[in-house]
Amino acid sequence: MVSIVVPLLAMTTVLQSVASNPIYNQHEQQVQAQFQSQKESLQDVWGQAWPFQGIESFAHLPHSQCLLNRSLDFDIGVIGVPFDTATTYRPGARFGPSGIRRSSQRQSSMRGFNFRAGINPYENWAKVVDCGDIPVTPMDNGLALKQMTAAYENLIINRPSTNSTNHTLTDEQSLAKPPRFVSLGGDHSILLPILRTLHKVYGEIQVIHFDSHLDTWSPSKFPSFWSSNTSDFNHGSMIWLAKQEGLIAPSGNLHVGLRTRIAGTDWDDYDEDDEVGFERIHADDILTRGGVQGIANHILEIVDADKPVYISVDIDVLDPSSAPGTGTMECGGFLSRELIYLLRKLEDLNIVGADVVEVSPPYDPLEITQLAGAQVAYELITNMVKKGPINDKLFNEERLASIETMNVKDIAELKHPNKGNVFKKYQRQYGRGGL
Ligand SMILES: [Mn+2]
Repeated sequence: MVSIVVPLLAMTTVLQSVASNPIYNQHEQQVQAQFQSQKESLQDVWGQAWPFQGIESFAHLPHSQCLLNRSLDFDIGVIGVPFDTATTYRPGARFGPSGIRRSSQRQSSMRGFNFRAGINPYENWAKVVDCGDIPVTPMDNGLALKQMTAAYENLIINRPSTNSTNHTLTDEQSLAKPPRFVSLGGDHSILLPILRTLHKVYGEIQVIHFDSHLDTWSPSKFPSFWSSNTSDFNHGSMIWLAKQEGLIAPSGNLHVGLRTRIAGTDWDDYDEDDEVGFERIHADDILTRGGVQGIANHILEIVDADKPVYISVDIDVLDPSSAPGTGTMECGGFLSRELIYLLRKLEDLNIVGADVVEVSPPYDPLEITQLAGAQVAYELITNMVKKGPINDKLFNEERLASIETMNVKDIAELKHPNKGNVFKKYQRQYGRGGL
Protein backbone atom coordinates (compact mmCIF):
# COMPACT_ATOMS: atom_id res chain seq x y z
CA MET A 1 0.00 0.00 0.00
CA VAL A 2 2.72 2.40 0.99
CA SER A 3 4.60 1.66 -2.18
CA ILE A 4 1.57 2.83 -4.23
CA VAL A 5 0.61 5.85 -2.18
CA VAL A 6 4.05 7.38 -2.11
CA PRO A 7 4.46 7.60 -5.90
CA LEU A 8 0.91 8.99 -6.23
CA LEU A 9 1.69 11.71 -3.71
CA ALA A 10 4.92 12.44 -5.49
CA MET A 11 3.14 12.67 -8.85
CA THR A 12 0.52 15.07 -7.46
CA THR A 13 3.31 17.28 -6.26
CA VAL A 14 4.95 17.22 -9.66
CA LEU A 15 1.65 18.14 -11.39
CA GLN A 16 1.11 21.00 -8.96
CA SER A 17 4.55 22.33 -9.63
CA VAL A 18 3.95 22.08 -13.44
CA ALA A 19 0.62 23.89 -13.12
CA SER A 20 2.23 26.70 -11.20
CA ASN A 21 5.04 26.96 -13.73
CA PRO A 22 4.61 30.23 -15.69
CA ILE A 23 5.83 28.68 -18.95
CA TYR A 24 3.22 25.91 -18.66
CA ASN A 25 0.50 28.47 -17.92
CA GLN A 26 1.49 30.51 -20.93
CA HIS A 27 1.33 27.42 -23.16
CA GLU A 28 -2.07 26.47 -21.77
CA GLN A 29 -3.40 29.94 -22.47
CA GLN A 30 -2.18 29.68 -26.06
CA VAL A 31 -3.96 26.36 -26.53
CA GLN A 32 -7.17 27.78 -25.05
CA ALA A 33 -6.87 30.82 -27.30
CA GLN A 34 -6.58 28.60 -30.35
CA PHE A 35 -9.96 27.07 -29.65
CA GLN A 36 -11.64 30.35 -28.76
CA SER A 37 -10.27 32.42 -31.64
CA GLN A 38 -12.71 33.22 -34.41
CA LYS A 39 -9.89 32.96 -36.93
CA GLU A 40 -9.12 29.30 -36.34
CA SER A 41 -11.34 26.83 -38.18
CA LEU A 42 -11.87 23.21 -37.24
CA GLN A 43 -9.72 22.43 -40.26
CA ASP A 44 -6.89 24.48 -38.76
CA VAL A 45 -7.18 22.76 -35.40
CA TRP A 46 -7.87 19.15 -36.41
CA GLY A 47 -7.19 19.03 -40.15
CA GLN A 48 -3.62 17.78 -40.05
CA ALA A 49 -2.66 14.18 -39.43
CA TRP A 50 0.48 12.07 -39.43
CA PRO A 51 0.92 9.57 -42.26
CA PHE A 52 -0.17 6.61 -40.13
CA GLN A 53 -3.44 8.26 -39.11
CA GLY A 54 -6.85 8.48 -40.74
CA ILE A 55 -8.85 6.43 -43.24
CA GLU A 56 -6.55 4.89 -45.84
CA SER A 57 -7.57 6.58 -49.08
CA PHE A 58 -4.87 6.69 -51.77
CA ALA A 59 -2.29 9.29 -50.65
CA HIS A 60 -4.86 10.69 -48.17
CA LEU A 61 -6.73 12.16 -51.13
CA PRO A 62 -10.37 13.13 -50.71
CA HIS A 63 -12.44 10.03 -51.36
CA SER A 64 -15.91 9.16 -52.59
CA GLN A 65 -17.57 6.18 -54.26
CA CYS A 66 -17.57 7.84 -57.68
CA LEU A 67 -19.94 5.21 -59.11
CA LEU A 68 -22.53 6.28 -56.55
CA ASN A 69 -21.68 9.99 -56.52
CA ARG A 70 -22.51 11.09 -60.08
CA SER A 71 -22.41 14.77 -59.20
CA LEU A 72 -18.78 14.67 -58.10
CA ASP A 73 -16.51 16.18 -60.72
CA PHE A 74 -12.76 15.72 -60.77
CA ASP A 75 -9.89 15.53 -63.23
CA ILE A 76 -8.05 12.39 -62.16
CA GLY A 77 -9.58 9.53 -60.22
CA VAL A 78 -7.76 6.64 -58.55
CA ILE A 79 -10.05 3.61 -58.90
CA GLY A 80 -9.57 0.17 -57.38
CA VAL A 81 -10.52 -2.95 -59.35
CA PRO A 82 -10.25 -5.85 -56.88
CA PHE A 83 -10.64 -8.66 -59.42
CA ASP A 84 -8.27 -11.64 -59.71
CA THR A 85 -10.21 -14.66 -60.97
CA ALA A 86 -8.77 -14.41 -64.50
CA THR A 87 -5.26 -15.32 -63.34
CA THR A 88 -3.45 -18.36 -64.73
CA TYR A 89 -1.13 -19.04 -61.77
CA ARG A 90 -1.24 -17.38 -58.34
CA PRO A 91 -4.34 -15.31 -57.49
CA GLY A 92 -4.41 -12.61 -54.78
CA ALA A 93 -4.46 -9.34 -56.73
CA ARG A 94 -7.99 -8.68 -55.45
CA PHE A 95 -6.10 -7.33 -52.42
CA GLY A 96 -4.00 -5.06 -54.65
CA PRO A 97 -6.09 -1.89 -54.29
CA SER A 98 -6.20 -2.05 -50.49
CA GLY A 99 -2.48 -2.95 -50.32
CA ILE A 100 -1.46 -0.11 -52.62
CA ARG A 101 -3.60 2.34 -50.66
CA ARG A 102 -1.93 1.22 -47.44
CA SER A 103 1.55 1.71 -48.89
CA SER A 104 0.60 5.13 -50.28
CA GLN A 105 0.09 6.54 -46.79
CA ARG A 106 3.41 8.38 -46.77
CA GLN A 107 2.23 10.28 -49.84
CA SER A 108 0.03 13.33 -49.27
CA SER A 109 -0.70 16.71 -50.80
CA MET A 110 1.44 18.26 -48.05
CA ARG A 111 4.47 16.06 -48.85
CA GLY A 112 3.82 15.33 -52.51
CA PHE A 113 6.40 17.35 -54.46
CA ASN A 114 7.94 15.09 -57.08
CA PHE A 115 11.56 16.20 -57.20
CA ARG A 116 12.14 14.35 -60.46
CA ALA A 117 9.22 16.12 -62.18
CA GLY A 118 9.45 19.49 -60.39
CA ILE A 119 5.74 19.59 -59.47
CA ASN A 120 3.43 18.43 -56.69
CA PRO A 121 0.70 16.55 -58.59
CA TYR A 122 -1.67 16.83 -55.62
CA GLU A 123 -1.25 20.64 -55.39
CA ASN A 124 -1.57 21.78 -58.98
CA TRP A 125 -4.36 22.49 -61.50
CA ALA A 126 -5.95 19.01 -61.25
CA LYS A 127 -8.50 17.80 -58.74
CA VAL A 128 -7.31 14.30 -57.87
CA VAL A 129 -9.61 12.02 -55.86
CA ASP A 130 -9.78 8.41 -54.68
CA CYS A 131 -12.90 6.95 -56.32
CA GLY A 132 -13.06 3.80 -54.18
CA ASP A 133 -13.43 0.37 -55.78
CA ILE A 134 -15.57 -1.15 -58.53
CA PRO A 135 -17.66 -3.81 -56.72
CA VAL A 136 -16.85 -6.64 -59.11
CA THR A 137 -17.94 -10.24 -58.58
CA PRO A 138 -15.37 -12.97 -57.79
CA MET A 139 -17.91 -15.66 -58.86
CA ASP A 140 -18.42 -15.27 -62.60
CA ASN A 141 -15.84 -13.77 -64.97
CA GLY A 142 -18.37 -13.16 -67.74
CA LEU A 143 -20.49 -11.12 -65.38
CA ALA A 144 -17.35 -9.44 -64.00
CA LEU A 145 -16.37 -8.27 -67.49
CA LYS A 146 -19.85 -6.79 -67.97
CA GLN A 147 -19.66 -5.12 -64.56
CA MET A 148 -16.24 -3.61 -65.21
CA THR A 149 -17.23 -2.40 -68.68
CA ALA A 150 -20.42 -0.80 -67.32
CA ALA A 151 -18.49 0.72 -64.41
CA TYR A 152 -15.83 2.38 -66.59
CA GLU A 153 -18.49 3.68 -68.98
CA ASN A 154 -20.33 5.20 -66.05
CA LEU A 155 -17.13 6.62 -64.58
CA ILE A 156 -15.78 8.22 -67.77
CA ILE A 157 -18.62 8.95 -70.18
CA ASN A 158 -21.06 11.79 -69.47
CA ARG A 159 -19.05 12.95 -66.48
CA PRO A 160 -17.26 16.25 -67.09
CA SER A 161 -13.96 16.94 -65.40
CA THR A 162 -13.60 20.15 -63.38
CA ASN A 163 -11.65 21.57 -66.28
CA SER A 164 -14.74 21.38 -68.51
CA THR A 165 -16.05 24.54 -66.87
CA ASN A 166 -13.52 26.42 -68.97
CA HIS A 167 -14.62 24.64 -72.09
CA THR A 168 -16.38 26.46 -74.92
CA LEU A 169 -19.21 23.94 -75.16
CA THR A 170 -22.60 24.58 -73.55
CA ASP A 171 -23.59 22.86 -70.33
CA GLU A 172 -25.64 20.23 -72.18
CA GLN A 173 -22.60 19.39 -74.25
CA SER A 174 -20.18 19.42 -71.37
CA LEU A 175 -19.33 15.82 -72.06
CA ALA A 176 -16.03 17.21 -73.21
CA LYS A 177 -12.86 16.68 -71.20
CA PRO A 178 -13.79 13.43 -69.52
CA PRO A 179 -11.93 12.66 -66.30
CA ARG A 180 -8.94 10.33 -66.43
CA PHE A 181 -8.32 7.30 -64.27
CA VAL A 182 -5.35 5.56 -62.73
CA SER A 183 -6.64 2.06 -62.00
CA LEU A 184 -5.28 -0.12 -59.21
CA GLY A 185 -5.63 -3.83 -60.13
CA GLY A 186 -6.65 -6.44 -59.87
CA ASP A 187 -5.21 -8.83 -62.41
CA HIS A 188 -4.22 -7.61 -65.85
CA SER A 189 -7.49 -8.65 -67.52
CA ILE A 190 -9.03 -5.38 -66.28
CA LEU A 191 -7.27 -3.70 -69.23
CA LEU A 192 -9.95 -4.97 -71.66
CA PRO A 193 -12.94 -3.13 -70.13
CA ILE A 194 -10.76 -0.03 -69.70
CA LEU A 195 -9.73 -0.02 -73.38
CA ARG A 196 -13.33 -0.65 -74.47
CA THR A 197 -14.42 2.53 -72.72
CA LEU A 198 -11.45 4.66 -73.76
CA HIS A 199 -11.93 3.56 -77.37
CA LYS A 200 -15.47 4.95 -77.27
CA VAL A 201 -14.11 8.30 -76.11
CA TYR A 202 -10.79 8.62 -77.96
CA GLY A 203 -10.83 6.03 -80.77
CA GLU A 204 -7.90 3.63 -81.24
CA ILE A 205 -5.43 3.75 -78.36
CA GLN A 206 -1.65 3.29 -78.35
CA VAL A 207 -0.67 1.00 -75.48
CA ILE A 208 2.67 1.14 -73.66
CA HIS A 209 2.72 -2.16 -71.83
CA PHE A 210 5.27 -2.63 -69.03
CA ASP A 211 5.30 -6.37 -68.36
CA SER A 212 7.57 -9.39 -68.29
CA HIS A 213 4.95 -11.20 -70.40
CA LEU A 214 3.39 -10.60 -73.80
CA ASP A 215 -0.31 -10.76 -72.81
CA THR A 216 -1.10 -10.88 -76.55
CA TRP A 217 -1.65 -14.65 -76.52
CA SER A 218 -4.73 -15.86 -78.36
CA PRO A 219 -6.99 -17.93 -76.07
CA SER A 220 -6.14 -21.02 -78.16
CA LYS A 221 -2.58 -20.86 -76.77
CA PHE A 222 -3.66 -21.90 -73.30
CA PRO A 223 -3.02 -25.54 -72.40
CA SER A 224 -6.53 -26.89 -72.10
CA PHE A 225 -8.88 -28.86 -74.33
CA TRP A 226 -11.72 -27.20 -72.44
CA SER A 227 -12.64 -23.62 -73.19
CA SER A 228 -15.55 -21.18 -73.29
CA ASN A 229 -16.09 -17.55 -74.19
CA THR A 230 -15.60 -16.76 -70.53
CA SER A 231 -12.30 -18.64 -70.27
CA ASP A 232 -11.04 -16.72 -73.33
CA PHE A 233 -11.04 -13.62 -71.12
CA ASN A 234 -7.97 -13.89 -68.91
CA HIS A 235 -4.88 -11.98 -67.82
CA GLY A 236 -2.72 -13.35 -70.64
CA SER A 237 -5.10 -12.79 -73.56
CA MET A 238 -6.78 -9.42 -72.92
CA ILE A 239 -4.56 -7.51 -75.37
CA TRP A 240 -5.28 -10.11 -78.10
CA LEU A 241 -9.01 -9.69 -77.36
CA ALA A 242 -8.65 -5.90 -77.43
CA LYS A 243 -7.05 -6.18 -80.87
CA GLN A 244 -9.91 -8.38 -82.15
CA GLU A 245 -12.35 -5.73 -80.90
CA GLY A 246 -10.45 -3.02 -82.81
CA LEU A 247 -9.53 -1.02 -79.71
CA ILE A 248 -5.76 -0.77 -80.26
CA ALA A 249 -3.95 1.55 -82.67
CA PRO A 250 -2.27 -0.16 -85.65
CA SER A 251 1.13 1.17 -84.52
CA GLY A 252 2.70 2.93 -81.56
CA ASN A 253 2.24 -0.04 -79.18
CA LEU A 254 5.06 -1.68 -77.34
CA HIS A 255 5.98 -4.06 -74.57
CA VAL A 256 8.72 -2.94 -72.20
CA GLY A 257 10.60 -5.33 -69.92
CA LEU A 258 9.85 -8.66 -71.62
CA ARG A 259 11.64 -11.80 -70.45
CA THR A 260 9.07 -14.59 -70.32
CA ARG A 261 9.68 -18.01 -71.82
CA ILE A 262 7.55 -18.51 -74.91
CA ALA A 263 5.65 -21.55 -76.13
CA GLY A 264 6.91 -24.43 -78.24
CA THR A 265 10.13 -24.64 -80.16
CA ASP A 266 10.11 -21.50 -82.27
CA TRP A 267 9.09 -17.82 -82.40
CA ASP A 268 5.37 -18.39 -82.94
CA ASP A 269 4.33 -16.32 -79.91
CA TYR A 270 6.37 -13.38 -81.22
CA ASP A 271 4.91 -13.80 -84.72
CA GLU A 272 1.45 -13.59 -83.20
CA ASP A 273 2.54 -10.56 -81.18
CA ASP A 274 3.61 -8.89 -84.45
CA GLU A 275 0.10 -9.44 -85.78
CA VAL A 276 -1.39 -7.74 -82.72
CA GLY A 277 0.87 -4.79 -83.57
CA PHE A 278 3.43 -4.53 -80.77
CA GLU A 279 7.13 -3.65 -80.72
CA ARG A 280 9.16 -5.49 -78.09
CA ILE A 281 11.73 -4.09 -75.66
CA HIS A 282 13.28 -6.81 -73.52
CA ALA A 283 14.53 -6.41 -69.97
CA ASP A 284 18.03 -7.29 -71.22
CA ASP A 285 17.96 -4.31 -73.59
CA ILE A 286 18.86 -2.17 -70.59
CA LEU A 287 22.34 -3.72 -70.87
CA THR A 288 22.82 -3.33 -74.60
CA ARG A 289 20.78 -0.35 -75.86
CA GLY A 290 22.24 2.60 -74.01
CA GLY A 291 20.92 1.79 -70.56
CA VAL A 292 17.64 3.05 -69.21
CA GLN A 293 17.92 6.34 -71.13
CA GLY A 294 18.44 4.34 -74.33
CA ILE A 295 15.22 2.43 -73.66
CA ALA A 296 13.36 5.67 -72.93
CA ASN A 297 14.56 7.14 -76.25
CA HIS A 298 13.45 4.00 -78.07
CA ILE A 299 9.94 4.16 -76.52
CA LEU A 300 9.57 7.80 -77.57
CA GLU A 301 10.64 6.94 -81.13
CA ILE A 302 7.87 4.35 -81.44
CA VAL A 303 4.94 6.15 -79.75
CA ASP A 304 3.16 9.01 -81.57
CA ALA A 305 3.18 11.87 -79.06
CA ASP A 306 0.19 13.54 -80.75
CA LYS A 307 -2.17 10.60 -80.31
CA PRO A 308 -3.81 9.09 -77.21
CA VAL A 309 -1.64 6.76 -75.15
CA TYR A 310 -2.52 4.32 -72.39
CA ILE A 311 0.19 3.17 -69.95
CA SER A 312 -0.34 -0.23 -68.35
CA VAL A 313 2.14 -1.33 -65.69
CA ASP A 314 2.13 -4.98 -64.68
CA ILE A 315 4.19 -4.90 -61.48
CA ASP A 316 5.88 -8.15 -62.61
CA VAL A 317 7.93 -5.99 -64.98
CA LEU A 318 10.06 -5.46 -61.87
CA ASP A 319 12.57 -8.08 -60.80
CA PRO A 320 11.16 -10.44 -58.12
CA SER A 321 13.63 -8.83 -55.69
CA SER A 322 11.74 -5.55 -56.17
CA ALA A 323 8.26 -7.07 -56.44
CA PRO A 324 7.86 -10.55 -54.98
CA GLY A 325 4.13 -10.09 -54.37
CA THR A 326 2.73 -10.88 -57.79
CA GLY A 327 1.12 -13.82 -59.54
CA THR A 328 3.66 -14.80 -62.21
CA MET A 329 7.21 -13.75 -61.27
CA GLU A 330 10.04 -13.80 -63.83
CA CYS A 331 13.73 -13.42 -62.96
CA GLY A 332 15.91 -10.73 -64.49
CA GLY A 333 13.70 -7.65 -64.44
CA PHE A 334 14.08 -3.91 -63.80
CA LEU A 335 14.74 -2.33 -60.43
CA SER A 336 12.01 0.01 -59.20
CA ARG A 337 14.50 2.89 -59.72
CA GLU A 338 14.72 2.04 -63.41
CA LEU A 339 10.95 1.75 -63.83
CA ILE A 340 10.43 5.14 -62.15
CA TYR A 341 13.04 6.68 -64.46
CA LEU A 342 11.30 5.26 -67.54
CA LEU A 343 7.87 6.47 -66.42
CA ARG A 344 9.26 9.96 -65.80
CA LYS A 345 10.51 10.10 -69.41
CA LEU A 346 6.93 9.61 -70.69
CA GLU A 347 5.56 12.88 -69.27
CA ASP A 348 5.17 14.60 -72.66
CA LEU A 349 2.81 11.95 -74.01
CA ASN A 350 -0.99 12.36 -74.18
CA ILE A 351 -1.82 9.84 -71.47
CA VAL A 352 -5.59 9.20 -71.45
CA GLY A 353 -5.50 6.51 -68.77
CA ALA A 354 -3.12 4.27 -66.86
CA ASP A 355 -2.97 1.38 -64.43
CA VAL A 356 -0.78 -0.58 -62.10
CA VAL A 357 -1.90 -4.21 -61.90
CA GLU A 358 -1.00 -7.65 -60.55
CA VAL A 359 0.06 -6.41 -57.10
CA SER A 360 -0.73 -9.41 -54.92
CA PRO A 361 -0.12 -8.57 -51.24
CA PRO A 362 -0.67 -12.11 -49.86
CA TYR A 363 2.75 -13.14 -51.28
CA ASP A 364 4.61 -10.16 -49.86
CA PRO A 365 4.15 -9.61 -46.14
CA LEU A 366 6.96 -7.01 -46.22
CA GLU A 367 4.79 -4.82 -48.49
CA ILE A 368 7.63 -4.10 -50.96
CA THR A 369 5.44 -4.79 -53.98
CA GLN A 370 2.53 -2.61 -52.98
CA LEU A 371 4.97 0.19 -52.10
CA ALA A 372 6.28 0.00 -55.67
CA GLY A 373 2.67 -0.02 -56.89
CA ALA A 374 1.90 3.16 -54.93
CA GLN A 375 4.99 4.86 -56.37
CA VAL A 376 4.04 3.83 -59.92
CA ALA A 377 0.55 5.31 -59.44
CA TYR A 378 2.13 8.53 -58.11
CA GLU A 379 4.41 8.80 -61.16
CA LEU A 380 1.50 8.16 -63.54
CA ILE A 381 -0.62 10.84 -61.83
CA THR A 382 2.38 13.19 -61.97
CA ASN A 383 2.64 12.65 -65.74
CA MET A 384 -1.03 13.43 -66.31
CA VAL A 385 -0.88 16.58 -64.19
CA LYS A 386 2.39 17.85 -65.63
CA LYS A 387 1.16 17.53 -69.23
CA GLY A 388 -1.98 19.51 -68.35
CA PRO A 389 -5.69 19.05 -69.14
CA ILE A 390 -6.63 16.64 -71.93
CA ASN A 391 -6.13 18.14 -75.36
CA ASP A 392 -9.48 18.78 -77.12
CA LYS A 393 -8.04 17.46 -80.36
CA LEU A 394 -7.81 13.97 -78.90
CA PHE A 395 -11.53 13.33 -79.04
CA ASN A 396 -14.34 13.93 -81.44
CA GLU A 397 -17.17 15.91 -79.86
CA GLU A 398 -19.85 14.49 -82.16
CA ARG A 399 -18.73 11.00 -81.31
CA LEU A 400 -18.79 11.79 -77.61
CA ALA A 401 -22.32 13.17 -77.77
CA SER A 402 -23.55 9.99 -79.48
CA ILE A 403 -22.15 7.54 -76.94
CA GLU A 404 -24.72 5.72 -74.90
CA THR A 405 -23.59 4.17 -71.67
CA MET A 406 -25.24 1.19 -70.07
CA ASN A 407 -28.10 2.73 -68.10
CA VAL A 408 -29.53 1.45 -64.87
CA LYS A 409 -32.22 -0.55 -66.71
CA ASP A 410 -29.62 -2.36 -68.88
CA ILE A 411 -27.56 -3.14 -65.81
CA ALA A 412 -30.63 -4.41 -63.94
CA GLU A 413 -31.21 -6.96 -66.72
CA LEU A 414 -27.89 -8.57 -65.81
CA LYS A 415 -29.30 -9.37 -62.42
CA HIS A 416 -30.50 -12.85 -61.54
CA PRO A 417 -34.34 -12.79 -61.56
CA ASN A 418 -34.65 -13.76 -57.90
CA LYS A 419 -31.38 -12.52 -56.52
CA GLY A 420 -32.36 -8.88 -56.11
CA ASN A 421 -35.27 -9.61 -53.82
CA VAL A 422 -33.28 -12.02 -51.68
CA PHE A 423 -30.42 -9.54 -51.43
CA LYS A 424 -32.76 -6.69 -50.49
CA LYS A 425 -34.36 -8.84 -47.81
CA TYR A 426 -31.00 -9.68 -46.25
CA GLN A 427 -29.83 -6.12 -46.66
CA ARG A 428 -32.88 -4.88 -44.75
CA GLN A 429 -32.34 -7.45 -42.04
CA TYR A 430 -28.59 -7.34 -41.61
CA GLY A 431 -27.27 -4.33 -43.51
CA ARG A 432 -24.48 -4.67 -46.03
CA GLY A 433 -22.61 -7.25 -43.98
CA GLY A 434 -25.55 -9.65 -44.04
CA LEU A 435 -24.45 -11.54 -47.13
MN1 LIG B 1 0.50 -8.85 -67.45
